[in-house]
Amino acid sequence: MKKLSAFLSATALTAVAGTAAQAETWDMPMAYAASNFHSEIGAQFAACVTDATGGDLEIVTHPSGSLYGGAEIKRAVQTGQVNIGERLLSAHQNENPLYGVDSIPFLVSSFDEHEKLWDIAEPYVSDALAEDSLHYLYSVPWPPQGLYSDRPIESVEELEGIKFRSYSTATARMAELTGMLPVQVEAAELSQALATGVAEAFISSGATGYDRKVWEQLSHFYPVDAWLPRNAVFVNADAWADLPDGTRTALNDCADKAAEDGLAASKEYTEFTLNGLKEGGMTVEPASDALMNGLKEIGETMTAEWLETAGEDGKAIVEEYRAQ
Ligand code: PCA
Repeated sequence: MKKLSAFLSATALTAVAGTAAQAETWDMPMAYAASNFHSEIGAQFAACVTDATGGDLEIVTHPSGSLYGGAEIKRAVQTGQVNIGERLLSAHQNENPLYGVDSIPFLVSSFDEHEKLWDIAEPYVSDALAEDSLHYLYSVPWPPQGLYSDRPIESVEELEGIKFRSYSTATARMAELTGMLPVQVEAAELSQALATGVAEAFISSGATGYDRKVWEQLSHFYPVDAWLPRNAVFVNADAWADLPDGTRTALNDCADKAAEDGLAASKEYTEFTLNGLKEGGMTVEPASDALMNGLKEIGETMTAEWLETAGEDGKAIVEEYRAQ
């Protein structure tokens, strides 16, 4: 009897040790609210991978910037502090202009136009990430970007001197060109920035205004549809190289599903959140011709600047898109 129980516990130990050697847990930092569709799709992706690998690779998402703030996520994955993460790539346009291909003002204004551009640009962005030791898995667009403010705005001249929350290179540049005063603030800190007067206006989707209940501080939203930026999910290149083939296939399959579901969720969330802003008491109305024309003029300057910095690859993407 003694012998048998000794044998059993030895077997049990081996089984536990065997599992411990195989199974891995990856923490996945995400910057946006848990209730936001990007975070929900990320959580579904994580569950999909855990399921498909029979628990060999468990992915645990950490939304709301709770593990790493948005600004730190890309570096954390590059340096292997975590193996996987989600980040708004256009916040890193200063590292590589290609990361801002989704934020060229008024080049695309709808989901359909944006998807055409992204089909062309995606392989370039994937290569850019590979140069940063990151393996690209999938990305999901935010809804079209509009202008939020704490007062009615009739023209770009009226923007001058306003304190503006930026989230990317393009938003900061747009603020500079309109004479606003940009301050970089992650969405997780947006409500506080508005409540304390650090920011009085910003450009974003109806989704982020809704998530952050900005009707508590702001009065107007103009859906100018300036661009549709994307959140991308990527893996540390060494961690990717170490994975067994089956696990990689599971990650790729779950990533394909997340990209498709994410696009559908983003489209669905657009109207829902614009209605939510109205219900919150905000004026949601088209921008005046004067404001629109002023913003488009600035957009042309920014398009020229982007093409200049993005070199041959940038030109190839925009030319192929315009030729369609
Ligand atoms: N929401 C994010 C980026 C784009 C968007 O729609 C934000 O405001 O941080």
